[in-house]
Amino acid sequence: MEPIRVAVTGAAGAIGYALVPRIACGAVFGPDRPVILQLLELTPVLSALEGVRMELEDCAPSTLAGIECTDKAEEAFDRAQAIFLVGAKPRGKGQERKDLIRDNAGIFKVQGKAINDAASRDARVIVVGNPCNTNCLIAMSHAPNIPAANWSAMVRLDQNRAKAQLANKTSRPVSDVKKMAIWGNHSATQYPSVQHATIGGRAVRDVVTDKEWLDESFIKTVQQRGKAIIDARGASSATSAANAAIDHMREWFLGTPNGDWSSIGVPSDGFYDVPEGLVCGVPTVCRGDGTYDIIRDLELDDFGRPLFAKTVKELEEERDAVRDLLGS
Ligand code: NAX
Repeated sequence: MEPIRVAVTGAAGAIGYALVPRIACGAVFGPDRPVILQLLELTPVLSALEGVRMELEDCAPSTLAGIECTDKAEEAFDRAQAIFLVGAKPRGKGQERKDLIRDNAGIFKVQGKAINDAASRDARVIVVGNPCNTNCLIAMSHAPNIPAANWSAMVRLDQNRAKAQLANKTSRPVSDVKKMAIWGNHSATQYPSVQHATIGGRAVRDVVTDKEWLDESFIKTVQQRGKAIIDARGASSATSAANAAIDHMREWFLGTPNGDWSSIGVPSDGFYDVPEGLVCGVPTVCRGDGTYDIIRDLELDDFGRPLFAKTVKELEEERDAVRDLLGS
């Protein structure tokens, strides 16, 4: 089988270090699809990246068909068919979210242009680096050669966190929890909705009768989980973030399991009255051929509507903060 070219930025960072060995070992594209890894890092981090390269070789995975390490975006994205944009500047101490957005906007503008010039026209891109929805919006605005439907932001970690909370609460296996939707931004305003979710085939609200838990602590726990991990570990989620990026890309390429949904941040075409272009978390079903169908016929209830409106408003504010940096 023809190898697939996979680019990963920030590959020597915490998420990258957890992510690239699993891609190399077949976790995304399956045990029969060889991969060529094209890894991008900042120049001062190239030596650490060389260490990652040596470790990847030492895993000796049968699916690894090549590794290229570089500090040049065009080389990393050259003919890439799957692209993980992980590298970003972390939020500095006391730094405002809007300043971080502008700092990172520069990175995603440059990388969007490089993807446009160098990547395969059918490349699928996931943006992990925060603020991932708006970074995705910036990058895609500079890449007119790559169709909008090929761009995405990662809300999968939120979906996995929500499923795990529901499984723990009901002492059921996580595989029993289906159709967990993450609406909006990957931030503390996101709306993790159980309205259409099921546990063992039954509506969540029929299985979990503790309304206060569902409406208050469940939502807060999912929204604040990233902060709770930083408080406990002294560092942000890395293994679970890498795992979520793998789940996101695997389902995009190979399909959503039957009866379930994949929550993905995708560019709005006007769905659910979200302003066109905003990259917004919605439930989808991935067909297994690199395309997905947005679940379009849901009606959010009175509880969910204002929560969705709030997170969409935040996405609009983030877009407005970088409007001058957007391409055509
Ligand atoms: P690290 O700081 O450990 O690693 C980031 C790496 O990116 C560094 O090695 C750095 O040298 C590299 N880098 C920075 N600018 C670059 C550029 N222009 N080109 C190439 N490489 C570049 O952070 P890590 O913990 O790996 O997190 C990476 C990003 O993921 C952060 O923005 C973080 O906020 C975000 N996250 C997103 C999540 C999500 O669910 N969407 C969850 C986890 C994580 O918080």
